[in-house]
Amino acid sequence: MNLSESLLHALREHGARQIFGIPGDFALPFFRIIEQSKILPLYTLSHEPGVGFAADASARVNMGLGVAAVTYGAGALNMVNAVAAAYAEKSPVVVISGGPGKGEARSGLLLHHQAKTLDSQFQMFKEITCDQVKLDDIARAPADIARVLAHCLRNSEPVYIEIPRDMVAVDCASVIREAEPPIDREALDACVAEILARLAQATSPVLMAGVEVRRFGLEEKVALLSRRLGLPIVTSFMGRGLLAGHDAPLVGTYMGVAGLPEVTRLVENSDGLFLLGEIVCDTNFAVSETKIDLRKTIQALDGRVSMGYHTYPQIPLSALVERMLESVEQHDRAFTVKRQAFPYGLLADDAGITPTDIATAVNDLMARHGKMPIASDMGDCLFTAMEIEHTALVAPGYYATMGFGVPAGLGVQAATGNRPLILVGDGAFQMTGWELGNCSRYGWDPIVLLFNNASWEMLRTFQPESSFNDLGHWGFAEMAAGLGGDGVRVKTRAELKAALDKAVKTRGRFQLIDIRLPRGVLSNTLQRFVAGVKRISAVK
Ligand code: TPW
Ligand code: MG
Repeated sequence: MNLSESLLHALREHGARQIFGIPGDFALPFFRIIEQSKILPLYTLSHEPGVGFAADASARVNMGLGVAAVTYGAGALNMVNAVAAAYAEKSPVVVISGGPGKGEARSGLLLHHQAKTLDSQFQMFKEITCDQVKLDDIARAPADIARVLAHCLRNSEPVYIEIPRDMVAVDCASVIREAEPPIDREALDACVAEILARLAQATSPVLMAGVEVRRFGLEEKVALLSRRLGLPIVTSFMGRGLLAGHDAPLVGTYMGVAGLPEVTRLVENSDGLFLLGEIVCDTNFAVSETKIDLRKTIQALDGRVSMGYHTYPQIPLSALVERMLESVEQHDRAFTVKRQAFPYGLLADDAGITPTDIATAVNDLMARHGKMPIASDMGDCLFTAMEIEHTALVAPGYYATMGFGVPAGLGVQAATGNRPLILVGDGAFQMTGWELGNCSRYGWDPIVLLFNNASWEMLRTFQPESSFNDLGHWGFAEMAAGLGGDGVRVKTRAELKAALDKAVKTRGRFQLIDIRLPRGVLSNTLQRFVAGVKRISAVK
């Protein structure tokens, strides 16, 4: 076995199911082995940001490793933003970059694709990954790969692996998976006892489930735990989509001033808020008018549990949830929660379309044809997604990068085989929409709902005086045919419904619905968000 095969087998054994990538001369020998060995399928895309987003989405939906393989310099550095997004949102992406051969590094010449030093790229990726290795020592390589992949999964954060191009075919031992570090049972017992006591004392405890619950594959157990404890569950904005397919007392999504008042009251009036795997970021919490006092909450994140001014280090989330389940009564408590109501029943008339109409149309569609996973970009489309029935969702709710939606949708279809819905604004589509051209080669057929307001509308809401937010009218519907899909432009609700019905029936080609929205027309959720944020900042 050579180094590349050893790495590819290790990736598969750690849960990777495919590789997204774009080769270059520093990566060609590795890509040849990817293709010839057939250990993992390879999907090439058109631009490295798309590679990074697709790998990230595949990791999120499959709860396993996502793999992004690129060439040195021009390739890898093109992916910095996507990997930073994965780092911020805790998605276990393995970045594999080709690199200069050991001999070349000694030539004294500057090499093409080199930024400052030959090591610059490694240094840059240090900042946005939790572990890194350059595989330049064949004896150490198996142990190094095992360590890096173990960290990727344990932290649920990206890692960086560089393969010097003259190392790819060197004979190498196979990678032996690292054993999980032991758990301090006494600390775990004490921590669980304290959490349960605090929840029992609280008059209105609430569980807020965050992305780590999904990253560590704990949705089923968390659903069970909340039923047994009688705890209503909310998700954060970032955690939206969690527990969608599970029997959980899910009330809705907490968005502070931007959310539904009953969900906001439930969370902000709780005297026992249990944040389980929740990223404590502004998009999740700064929207609170009453200012949740995070010191008074119970927080389990990043392998630690904090409450009452102290921290239990080294408590992995899965161990915590499993131990809690052992400690609570083994039957479900009878209690009911009031679930968020979603809009259904679109009037298929000649009226213009609003973002909330799109949510309504999607709800109607999923009621008739079954739920679909959604990949959403940043923009009003993501706020609109909050008005769609709970279903699997991948979206950059915290890091908020544009350009995620289309490639993430491709990653979802590659990883699950299920046809996704892609929600994307026109501004974001201008960034990465082109990647749809890769669908026909792989048989992907996402349905793309393009929220086309000819505008950077989210920016306009905060700064209406700036005319740079006006975008031109691009012929997105016409472009679809050239990219190997079908495109249609819709301006009325009747046209929207007809286009969605047709898209769902047409398999095998991507379906792009270019939905014309008037500038200034926002989803109900984004309207509440804007009004709330303005209200909060006026007070400050
Ligand atoms: C990679 C900043 C946040 S929202 C936005 C910009 C430019 C406008 C989005 O326009 P779009 O959607 O897609 O048409 P909508 O609903 O607002 O009309 N560059 C990157 N990411 C971000 N977040 C920005 C800039 C931004
Ligand atoms: Mg727009």
